[in-house]
Amino acid sequence: QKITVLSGGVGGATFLQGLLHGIAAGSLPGVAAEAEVTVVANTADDIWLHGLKVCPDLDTVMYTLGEGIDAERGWGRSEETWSAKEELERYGVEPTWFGLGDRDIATHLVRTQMLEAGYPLSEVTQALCRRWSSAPSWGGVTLLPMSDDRVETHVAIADAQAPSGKRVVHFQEYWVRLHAEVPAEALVFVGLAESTPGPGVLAAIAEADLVIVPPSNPVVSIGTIVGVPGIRDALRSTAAPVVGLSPIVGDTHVRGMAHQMLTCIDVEVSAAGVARHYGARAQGGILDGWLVDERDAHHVAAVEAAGVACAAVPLMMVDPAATAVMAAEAIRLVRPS
Ligand code: GDP
Ligand code: FO1
Ligand code: CA
Repeated sequence: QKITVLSGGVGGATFLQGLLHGIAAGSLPGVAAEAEVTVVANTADDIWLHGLKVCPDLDTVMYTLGEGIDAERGWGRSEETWSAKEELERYGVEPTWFGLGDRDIATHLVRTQMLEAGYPLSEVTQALCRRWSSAPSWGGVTLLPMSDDRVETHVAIADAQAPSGKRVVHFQEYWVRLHAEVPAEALVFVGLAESTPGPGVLAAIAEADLVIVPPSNPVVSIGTIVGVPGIRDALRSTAAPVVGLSPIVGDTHVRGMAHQMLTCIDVEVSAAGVARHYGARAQGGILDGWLVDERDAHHVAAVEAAGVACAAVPLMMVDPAATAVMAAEAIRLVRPS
C-alpha cells in the first residue's frame, strides 16, 4: 500500500511521526505494516543565504524522521552550536537574523556543492537522506521536493519610505526577522507558475492508495505544493481518497503564521474556511474528507455542505500515539466502506 503525504515543516513532520507510529503499531484501519509513505515537501520556504541553499521544510522533515531535529525549536539540528553564526556577525555580514547552526551548515554545504555540480534538488535530497534514513523512526519514508525548480515565497509589506508604499521581503525575513508581526499585504510565489513537479511527485499522487494533507500551513506549505502546475490536477484525478486535517483550531493557528497568511489571501481563518479554500474534489477542489478539532465541531455541517466529509476529533499532536489516532480517524473518514 502507498500513502502519499504533502508536507510543510514542523506540522507535517509532527504528523508524519504519528502516521509512522500508527503504521508500525498496526492501528490504522486497512493499513498494513508494510505500507510505504512518500512525502512531497514544500520548497518555497527555501532561501539562499551566505552562498548556501537552505531548505527549511525538507530539512525539518529529514531531521525529524532521522532523529536529528532540535525538537524544541522544530527546526535545525539538536546539540547545535553557533560559532559560524557568531563569526559572521563579527564580520558584520548580513543577514544576522537567520540562525544558521554549525551542524546545520554541513547540510547546506553538501546541498550547495551538489547543486553547483549539477545535481537536481531531488537527487541532493536523496543523497542527504541516505545518512538519516538509517534511524529507526525513518520508517522507510521517501522524501521528495515538490519541484527541482527554484520557487520562493516573498511577502509584500508596508514601507513608508518606498514610492509604492510597499516593499517585498523573502518569507524567511517576514517570519524570522519580522515574526509575522506586520500585515502581509500580498504574497508573491516567485517561480511557482514556471515550476514543474519534481521526479516521482505526480506518480506518488497518481499511484497512491491514500493521500493525506496534514495540518501544515494551508498557504505557504500546502498552497505552494498544490500550486506547482500539474499537482492540483493530480490530486483531483487520483483514484486515492484525499483527506486533510485542519491546522486551524479554535479559529487560529496552533503555531506559526497561518492566521496572517490566510488573512492575506482573504480566506476565513477557521477549520471550515480552510476546507472551503482547499475545496471538495467533486467541485474541482482537492478534498474528500476533512478532520477538525473537537472545539470546531460547530463547523462540521458547513464543511459537509461544501461537499467534504467531516468529523470533529481531538486534533492536537501532543505525541505520536495521539497523532496516530488522528491519522486513523482521517482514514476512517474516507476509507472505502
Ligand atoms: P512549518 O513549515 O514549519 O510552518 O510547518 P507546517 O506548515 O508543516 O505546519 C505549520 C502548521 O501546523 C501551523 O499552521 C499550525 O497551526 C499547525 N499545527 C502545529 N501543531 C499542530 C497540532 O498539534 N494540531 C493541529 N491541528 N495543527 C498544528
Ligand atoms: N526559524 C526561526 O524562527 N528562526 C531562525 O533563526 C530559523 C533558522 C532556520 C535555519 C534553518 C532552517 O532549516 C529553518 C530555520 N528556521 C528558523 C525555521 C524556518 O523559518 C521555517 O521555514 C519556518 O519555521 C516556517 O516554515
Ligand atoms: Ca515551512
